[in-house]
Amino acid sequence: MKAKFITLEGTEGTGKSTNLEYIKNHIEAAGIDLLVTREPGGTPLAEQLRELLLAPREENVDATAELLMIFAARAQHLNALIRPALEAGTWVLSDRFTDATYAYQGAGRGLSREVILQLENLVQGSLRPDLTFVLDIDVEQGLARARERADLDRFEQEQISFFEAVRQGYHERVAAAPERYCVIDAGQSLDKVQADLGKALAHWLQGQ
Ligand code: Z5A
Repeated sequence: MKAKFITLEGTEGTGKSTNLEYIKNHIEAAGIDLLVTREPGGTPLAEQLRELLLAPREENVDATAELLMIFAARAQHLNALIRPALEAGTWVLSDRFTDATYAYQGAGRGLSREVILQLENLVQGSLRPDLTFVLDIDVEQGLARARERADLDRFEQEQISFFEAVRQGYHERVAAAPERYCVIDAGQSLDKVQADLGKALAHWLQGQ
């Protein structure tokens, strides 16, 4: 069986970090060799770009500069880590990928989806995730969870309208290609979120 590429997405406070480990354990329990990684990041250079992207700063960050840094990190991540793993037969689970760019830079920052598509094609060729989990939560509920954490990064300091647009951006992605996505109601208790994730994963794995 060809190695699969799975991604996990969501707005703030959806519990991505909390649930990544759960998904990893579930896949590994099926005897599958798995690499877990994240975006932006995943390699030393891409992690440095992540630090630059997330650091709060006084200078206003130009949206196109932000977009290009994200795709620069992605090119490195894909070619140094993700592609070699998939080619060696190792499955890859990434905490965020290009759907985040359509949601945050496209819907959130208002950049052209056409330009994002061009960069996606340039950097990824035909590579797309096989399965994407979208953890979906009411924006206010998610922000209340996220703000319990100590320091807010540059994205987390945005206004609520930004996160509403980002959430809408994810919904648009799902509506355009529902067969690739699995939307989970992340506003439920953690037990229920993980029960839904487990059921959806088991069903999907059976079909592979
Ligand atoms: N970004 C971008 O703009 N464009 C791109 O293309 C990419 C990324 C790839 C960093 O991402 C930023 O990069 C991101 C978008 C931008 N914006 N921000 N911020 P990140 O994924 O590293 O950062 P994050 O969004 O903050 O993810 P996170 O650390 O995984 O946070 P989280 O989803 O909020 O998850 P969490 O820390 O597991 O949960 C938050 C809290 O809620 C925590 O206290 C949990 O214990 C609690 N929690 C979780 N689930 C539950 C349930 N079910 N009930 C109650 N409490 C819960």
